[in-house]
Amino acid sequence: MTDQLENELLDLALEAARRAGAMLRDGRPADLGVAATKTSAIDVVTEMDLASEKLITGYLAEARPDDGFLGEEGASIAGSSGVRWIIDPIDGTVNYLYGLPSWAVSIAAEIDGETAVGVVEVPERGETFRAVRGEGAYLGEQRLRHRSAPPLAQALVGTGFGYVTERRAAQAETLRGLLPQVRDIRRGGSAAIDLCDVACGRLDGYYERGLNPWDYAAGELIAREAGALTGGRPAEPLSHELAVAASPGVFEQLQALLEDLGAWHD
Ligand code: LIP
Repeated sequence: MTDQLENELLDLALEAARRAGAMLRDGRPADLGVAATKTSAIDVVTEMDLASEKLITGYLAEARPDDGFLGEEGASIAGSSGVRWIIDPIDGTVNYLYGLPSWAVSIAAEIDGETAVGVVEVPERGETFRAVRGEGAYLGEQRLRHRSAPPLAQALVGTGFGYVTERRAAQAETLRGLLPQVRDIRRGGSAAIDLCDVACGRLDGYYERGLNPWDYAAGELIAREAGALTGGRPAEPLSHELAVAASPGVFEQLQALLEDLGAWHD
């Protein structure tokens, strides 16, 4: 049974993501450019990333002024309520910059350090993914279940790449070893969407090295609540070092192959 606090956090996350998604979809400047860069010249921030994070944090802080925040574009408040919001104001920023549809607003709420609520809003698809810990994952009102596991050689696997040259070279080497052993690879450009696609059966699995908590917090909960397995290296939790999410039966084989390929290091 979802408790009152989790219900409150879910409703707030849904409304914040809806408002930010509408602003991003309807207010995207035709001449959108790069406002700043981060880890490299291709790791970009737009004015809309900043506007989205400001909208989301402002809405949530007005409703719950004692909560903490961790946002990709700088929001960092410890809070005193035991609740911390983890926000990616645009996951798939490069897609958004280029006018491609695969971008999302990702909002998760931790209670005492454990992710309890996750929302991934995909405006250009008209899709809202949500999950509450222990209560299942949903796309709209449709309860989600991962895809039945095919043999690894028939698995459709999502992945992504970092922004720093040395890491990209190492990720290409991992991909070179993995591609002949699976059905195919998809590189969508948004970890949050990739994790939701595992949850709803559009991918058999997903892996990526170098994600930040704002990329995966909501999507990992949604994938797990849809029955998918998530983790990092064998017996390790999903983390910056390595993120793996897949249907049971695919997960074990994919995780072992990634370990053999050294996907967890540059
Ligand atoms: C993106 C991730 C994606 C990764 C991209 C980028 P951002 O996050 O969601 O999985 O492959 O390189 O890091 O930067 O758009 O919020």
